[in-house]
Amino acid sequence: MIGYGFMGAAHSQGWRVAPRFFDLPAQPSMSVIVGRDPDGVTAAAQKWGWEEAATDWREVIARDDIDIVDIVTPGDTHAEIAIAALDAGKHVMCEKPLANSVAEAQAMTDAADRAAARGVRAMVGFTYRRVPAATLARDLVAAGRIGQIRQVRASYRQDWLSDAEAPLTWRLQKDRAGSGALGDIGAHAVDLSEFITGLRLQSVSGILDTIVAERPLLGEGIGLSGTAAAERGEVTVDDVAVFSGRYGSADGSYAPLGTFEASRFATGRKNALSIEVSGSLGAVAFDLERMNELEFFDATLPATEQGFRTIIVTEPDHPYIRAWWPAGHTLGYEHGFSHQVVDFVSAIAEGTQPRPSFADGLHVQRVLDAVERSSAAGSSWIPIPN
Ligand code: SOE
Repeated sequence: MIGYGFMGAAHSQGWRVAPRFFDLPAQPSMSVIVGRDPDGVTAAAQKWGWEEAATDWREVIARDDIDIVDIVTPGDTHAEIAIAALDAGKHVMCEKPLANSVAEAQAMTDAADRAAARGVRAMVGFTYRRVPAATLARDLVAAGRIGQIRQVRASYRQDWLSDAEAPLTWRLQKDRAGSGALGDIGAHAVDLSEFITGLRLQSVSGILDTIVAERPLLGEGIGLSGTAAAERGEVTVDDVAVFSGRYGSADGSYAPLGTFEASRFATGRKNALSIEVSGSLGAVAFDLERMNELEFFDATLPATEQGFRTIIVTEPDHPYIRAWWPAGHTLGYEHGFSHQVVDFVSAIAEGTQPRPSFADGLHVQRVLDAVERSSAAGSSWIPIPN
């Protein structure tokens, strides 16, 4: 695994726990964790259970005893590492968004295609697909339980930047993160809405906004009153992204509209990823802050019996649940990372293409790019290339 920040912790939990709760067709070992700071990465190795700590990722991906590379670094390093690892014959899992630009995402997808011809697999880490309630929503829609999709509402709202004095971390710098709320959390809303609906966005119209233009630099101390004001730096990414999207069905017969919001200034909302799909026969509504539940509306019932009902998605026959606990014993945010390991390792062992693929990640990157271009062009509609 390359990187050891928040996603390093979450992925480590997935690699450690998945083989102990699921019968995997192959057994992954937590061989090496890589980071630039020797002390930091050594501490991470000891804390999360990695056999070795290293500081040179190139040296590690050249080793014959390494089969899988898991990339959990900021977006500006995804392309270089993933392409080198794939060309070295390593299976690659890469955090979202796939890259910081369409060009990088395209180069990564080309490398993944070359590697797939040799049985080497690549996957991008949109883990919310692997929350049981989200997969149940996808299954209900695919089974026609809500009829034809009429409209989609997708939003991802957090508030960890509401404090104007929160420091200028890498997620607020375009050269490191590629974009702000749009790519960090808007990417999840795009991917999860397409996963649940089975539709792909064809065009978007949007607007980006930066609410706080500069912030204290990390490591300079926060400029408290009476002390030297901390050095401050410019925020070079969006804080809020609002956009509309036109989906297209595979057969071209209908093209529902979706509305999207991604904000890290939604005061009081901590990790509120919600997707609601309205259909001709019903609706489904998923909310990550209530991740063990799915709201389902069945419009085929007599009007006197209709209403959104809450499905507690913890039955053995619900996705992934059988490996965990009895009904009602709920799962948490971290379980999606175990499910991600299960699906990735299974695909590698079975010789199938794990989803979401790098091509799926490239599509999301094209949506993000189109929203940025739309915002720069007076919110005009921008087509998404296939
Ligand atoms: C920060 O917004 C963040 O950590 C995202 O980067 C993750 O992808 C999301 O799962 C939780 O919030």
